[in-house]
Amino acid sequence: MKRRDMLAGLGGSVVAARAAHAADQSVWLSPQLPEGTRDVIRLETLPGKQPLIRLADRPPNYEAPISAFRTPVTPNEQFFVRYHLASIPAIDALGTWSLTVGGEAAERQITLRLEELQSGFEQVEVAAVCQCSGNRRGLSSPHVAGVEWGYGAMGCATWRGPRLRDVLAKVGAKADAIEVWFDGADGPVLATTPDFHKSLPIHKAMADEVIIATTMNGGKLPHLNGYPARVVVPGWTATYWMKHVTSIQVSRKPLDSFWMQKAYRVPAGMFAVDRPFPTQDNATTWPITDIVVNSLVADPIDGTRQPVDGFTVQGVAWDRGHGIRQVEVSLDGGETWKPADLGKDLGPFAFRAFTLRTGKLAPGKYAIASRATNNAGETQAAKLKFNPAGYHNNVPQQVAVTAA
Ligand SMILES: Nc1nc2c(c(=O)[nH]1)N[C@H]1C(S)=C(S)[C@@H](COP(=O)(O)O)O[C@H]1N2
Ligand SMILES: [Mo]
Repeated sequence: MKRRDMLAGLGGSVVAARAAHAADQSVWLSPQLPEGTRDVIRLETLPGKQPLIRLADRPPNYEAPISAFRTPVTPNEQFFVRYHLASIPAIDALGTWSLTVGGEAAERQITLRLEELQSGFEQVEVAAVCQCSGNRRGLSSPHVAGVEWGYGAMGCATWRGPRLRDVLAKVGAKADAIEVWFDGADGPVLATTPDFHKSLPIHKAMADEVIIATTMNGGKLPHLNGYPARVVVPGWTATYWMKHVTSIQVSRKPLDSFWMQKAYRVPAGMFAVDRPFPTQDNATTWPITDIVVNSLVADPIDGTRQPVDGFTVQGVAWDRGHGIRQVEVSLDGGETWKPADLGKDLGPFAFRAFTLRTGKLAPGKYAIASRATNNAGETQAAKLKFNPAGYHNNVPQQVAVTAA
């Protein structure tokens, strides 16, 4: 992508159709967020989107309100937006987009246009949660540096496109390939800022579920969710889900990029992983990979009044691809738990909806929490596993309501 095809940031094209302080729009913000963050957060409407919670606009970082998670599929208009770099090609410039696939550990190099991705390969569909590694970072205690996300830096969509494996077969990955490297069409405004480059270990790149998505929930990918094509890595956090992907390189070396070796790392061994990434490990940290088991209460909203006749607690649960075995709901801040009803199984990488009818209640205060367990027997952490980047916070959220 040439410089002249770029918009230097979105400044001009962000439509502040409903710009207002979040409080005026009565969007719930967690009291656990840093005070400075709550002061600057606002609702704003990006082109083609419904109002999202703006954490930053250059680069654009917008999360979904909790109400977006009342359904297990997140509408494209409510899907969060996260960028590291502010130079994002305008949608028109992406009309000339193409994808180069090759690399030192490939037999040959090819260039694919959108039509070729859609007609030259078997098209597969996967419902999968795209969750920013930093989702809930703003709730970290003590607070840590970075975008101070609340609960909404995630979404679940049905993605469709060719398997990455099938595209790699066209270029012939050699036996000594260890990683696959990705680059996207966006870039830094200043040449001194490291470009956003990411890699996957060859075994995950070749996994059945990993695709190059050209559609999302049956429509085109929204501009800011990676139009015209993005990498979808079910089970792994969204940092690997390269948007506007322009280059895929099969390599014999570990990718030496800031975004692999300095950022997106967790203390070695702190979290459960299925598919390790040893070519990027160092003595003390590992790259973040698998999503941890988690759940979210999307309704009722914290601080609301509910009828004594009873109400429905509803939300979603997800994990790294084992699938959800059980969700329990507590009305007394975690003293006692009741099993919730699970909604339709949309696949192991998708959100699983849950509901619990409370039945009649005595008037008073209730502290609602949800707790998911996956098919590997892993349950949400009772206490925060603190790490310096605020990743993988799966402590049950507390929702206080009054029955009256
Ligand atoms: N090209 C590109 N792809 C990217 C990023 C980026 O900055 N540029 N950020 C990654 C990160 S960290 C996240 S959380 C997801 C966000 O995806 P979304 O904006 O579609 O919600 O995109 C990933 N892919
Ligand atoms: Mo992210």
